[in-house]
Amino acid sequence: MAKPIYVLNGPNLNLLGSREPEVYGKGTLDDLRQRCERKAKALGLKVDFRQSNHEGELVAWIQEARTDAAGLIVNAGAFTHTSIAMLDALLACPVPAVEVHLSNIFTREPFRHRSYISKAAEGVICGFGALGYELAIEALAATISPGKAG
Ligand code: CA2
Repeated sequence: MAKPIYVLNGPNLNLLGSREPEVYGKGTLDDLRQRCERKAKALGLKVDFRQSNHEGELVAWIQEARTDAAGLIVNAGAFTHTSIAMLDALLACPVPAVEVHLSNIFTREPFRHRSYISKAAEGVICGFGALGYELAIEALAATISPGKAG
């Protein structure tokens, strides 16, 4: 059985669809999960889509990905801007990781301009809403099995 791509979502992303649609879009986290599953299926891949409000749980999932995942997509939410623990876990994780943000963090408050985890990412996609997750799946597909995706 081929390993899935872990799609890890950080704090407050469970609230998607309930507030700030002008920043994060109208869709819910479940809509995002379904979109990722559809995109992965079209590329012959599987996703394991998760969300946690707890930094330690996200770190544990990144550690698990070392053996159980083919790749990682990480929207660390606000931990993006604070978490050396997630950076260290990602640096210790040999599978390719793409950092994703729904919003364009560089057009927002200055404290959102710095990401601790980018250093451990193959690439960063931000500002395209839910589409960014699909683009990240494509990027990982091309990295994991070149020839399967653009
Ligand atoms: O743009 C992104 O994806 C972020 O990672 C989202 C985080 C934010 O702290 C980052 O700077 C950028 C926040 C996620 C909170 O999502 C909510 C969604 C709806 C209602 C309230 C919060």
